[in-house]
Amino acid sequence: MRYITAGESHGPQLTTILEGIPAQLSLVAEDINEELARRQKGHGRGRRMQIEKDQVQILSGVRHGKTLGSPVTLVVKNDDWTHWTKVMGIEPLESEQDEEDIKRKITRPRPGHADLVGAIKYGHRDMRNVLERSSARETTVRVAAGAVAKKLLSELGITVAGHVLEIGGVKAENISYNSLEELKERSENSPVRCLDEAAAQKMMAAIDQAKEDGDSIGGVVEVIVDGLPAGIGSYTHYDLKLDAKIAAAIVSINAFKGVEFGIGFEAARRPGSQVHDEIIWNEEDGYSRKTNNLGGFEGGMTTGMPIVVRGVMKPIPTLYKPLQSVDIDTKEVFEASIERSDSCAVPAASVVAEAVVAWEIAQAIVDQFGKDRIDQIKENIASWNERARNY
Ligand code: EPS
Repeated sequence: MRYITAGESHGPQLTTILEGIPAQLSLVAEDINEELARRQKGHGRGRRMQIEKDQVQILSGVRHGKTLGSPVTLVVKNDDWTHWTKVMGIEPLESEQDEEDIKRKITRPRPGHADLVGAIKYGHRDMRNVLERSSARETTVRVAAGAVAKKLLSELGITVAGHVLEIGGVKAENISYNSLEELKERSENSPVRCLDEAAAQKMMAAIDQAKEDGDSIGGVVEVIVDGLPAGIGSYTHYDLKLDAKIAAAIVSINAFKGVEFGIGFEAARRPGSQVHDEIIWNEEDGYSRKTNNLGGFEGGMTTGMPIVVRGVMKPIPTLYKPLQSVDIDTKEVFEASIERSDSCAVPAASVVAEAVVAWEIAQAIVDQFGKDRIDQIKENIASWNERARNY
């Protein structure tokens, strides 16, 4: 399975083409729209999310509610495009005066964004040409792709859930839950996707303060995946390790700077005897671990324990209170250009994190258990689990 995305933040639409989705998977637009709506929510989102009501159009690869095995094309229109048809026009501009009037040229790069380096690299004198693609708007169609992956995983009894652990230095303390279904429901009902209601209140206050200050704040999100067979991925080669692929997927999300599994960086501080998860066996469940400090991975392969992965999001670099920058035309010191922004997009980013993790796992499963049909994958996993239980 592979996918590409295309589209600019204020262009007509965002597009993704998914190749390798097995045939016979039930799929309707609503499966994807639910996830798109989740990404749009969250305390701290900016005005753009009031303009958009992201809805998918499925344009290929699905017939009468089932995948065909052929590429699936998904499109999400940008409602904001109607305000940008001239600025983002495809046709060449006719005169220099048009350039002045129409382009809304950006020459003052925002520190922390892709503006300056992207402009140098691709030879753009107008940094809008960078900003339009580096914007987190692109994560809309990554969530659409992830929704299809989630649908595939749910057919196999695999659940993906996410929540927010920290925003602007406020940490969730009380995050115990009895099932992933409960976690999903509680995070869905929280405006910051946090299980600890007292912490959620403080997080919202921190977001409001950041907004008032023209500033932005980041945080930490966690994704958990349960119901996996042991042995997905491989220790035999560096680029077959599934945890490495998931780490790359997390850090590929706009503004993400770090990733950890299980107890993560805490493992650096503990002796081995307090890190590694002791192995147990019983007739009903087969092999298991007493704890899950390693977050569901040994040797780049799933252990059968839940995958627990966390990602760190820096504050969005688009600030209403801009930082010092340099105009690339005059080389004079200026404040960076002000663009519309979100004071905090961590709750939305936790939905994106679920999506990219779901994709990597679905891809690894399809690679390992059969690419053609969903029923074939189900049968192969059932016999794999049976063999593993008594191994
Ligand atoms: C976003 C869309 C963007 C921003 C935000 C995320 O829309 P606009 O630029 O029209 O306001 O709201 O992205 C950033 C602030 C950024 O720096 O990338 C979205 O759809 O999530």
